Amino acid sequence: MTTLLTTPVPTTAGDLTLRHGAARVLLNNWTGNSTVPSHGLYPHQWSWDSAFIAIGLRHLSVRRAQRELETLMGAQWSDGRVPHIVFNPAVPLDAYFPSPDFWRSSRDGARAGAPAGTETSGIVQPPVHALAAWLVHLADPEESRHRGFLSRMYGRLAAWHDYLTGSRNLGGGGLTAMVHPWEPGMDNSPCWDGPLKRVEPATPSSYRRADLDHGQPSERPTDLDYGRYVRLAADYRDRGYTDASGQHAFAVEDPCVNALLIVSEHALARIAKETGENPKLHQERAAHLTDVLVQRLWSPTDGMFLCRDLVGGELIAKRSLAGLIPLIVPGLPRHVVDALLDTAAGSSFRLGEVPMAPSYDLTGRAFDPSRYWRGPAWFNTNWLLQRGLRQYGQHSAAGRLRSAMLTAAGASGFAEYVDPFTAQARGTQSFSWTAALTLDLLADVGTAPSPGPTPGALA
Ligand code: 9WN
Repeated sequence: MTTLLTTPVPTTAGDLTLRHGAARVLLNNWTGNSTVPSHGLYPHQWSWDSAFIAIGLRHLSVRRAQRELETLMGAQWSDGRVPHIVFNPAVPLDAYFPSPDFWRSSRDGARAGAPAGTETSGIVQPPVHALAAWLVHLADPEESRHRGFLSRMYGRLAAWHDYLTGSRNLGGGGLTAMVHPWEPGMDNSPCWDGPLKRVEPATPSSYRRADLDHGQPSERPTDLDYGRYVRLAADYRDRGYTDASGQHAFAVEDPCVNALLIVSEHALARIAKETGENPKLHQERAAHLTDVLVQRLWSPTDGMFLCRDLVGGELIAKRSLAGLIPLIVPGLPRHVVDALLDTAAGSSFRLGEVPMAPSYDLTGRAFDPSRYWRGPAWFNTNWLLQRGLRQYGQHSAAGRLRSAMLTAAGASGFAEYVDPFTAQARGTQSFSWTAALTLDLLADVGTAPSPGPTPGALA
């Protein structure tokens, strides 16, 4: 692999060991055209994982980082959706559930625009891709221009955002909606407990969970939740993966997903400018979405953003870390930023007191320090949080979080997630985005304010 040291290199022996360890994880998890999140538990390509992975891979090989994103976008449907899983045909069907023969994308998704030659899932994940493409470009602009990387990505990324803001504008206000708990990426968040109660679980004998072959049951979703995930996915498939509003038993607007969409629209504006396209549409859309995010999801009493249940219509009164991630969005009203920073430091998230921010309210009844998205700390959301902190001038808090993440990543064997109090490993290990974001943090000393008018998340 070509090693391109385009960013500051780590200097201490500890940092070098960490860098080698992280690089080894990414080398081992590379399958030729993309990277698996982990060989056992997640043996295919995942959408938002690949975006985070590309952000780290750019520090090892810009070409490989480009390829990661190109492989994913190559499986895009003609309606613009980017599937949450691209299946590797060489992996046995029983290695992961739901497998390609469950989603049947090339057959049941054909009318919605699924590709004929690649099997994928039919749902999506958060749009981190334009941000990732822009950051990969910045790692070596000359190489990127030489290969026409952004020119090849622009149309696909624009179609992806059109899908999210068009067919998925289910609430009518302009924000994108997620129609399955796997879509926002925080699958088992307590925020989904209420909306999921309406869903009749699939019969347990109709499927076999493969995740429990690799993970501890106490760190994974319950069978009841799994049954509901399966029911929702099967119903969506049986409707041909169509998105007309009113059809979905589960539909939510999530602040993390929409914040990522806004940051990715800002990135798309830069990509448009770089490739000779018109950036105006993307700048206007980013500004509009920022206003709508505040109008529809801001809760002044909670001092944070909440998720909105589009079936019931109300804000979901549960505080997950998703509600602080909008700190990555540039240009938020000052009172919103101040309240977000207070909430981050308060009893629910204890920023600066616990090593890494928990995925869910430490004081919430549903909090569980070990179970998947119900409390453990994840590296991707903490990476976003530290960029958000930096964007709004909180350099010492961001620097402390960065150091804690680096320590936890190395000590946990690049765990999928960690206990938020002790930083002990949970989930699987040698997890790709943990390794990738470690490389990114090592390359970025993270203390300097972002230069000029570039929003912090885009530099
Ligand atoms: C379902 C791959 C994915 C992540 C998600 C995480 C988990 C899958 C699962 O793993 O979800 O998509 O089988 O549990 O919740 O965020 O993208 O790493």
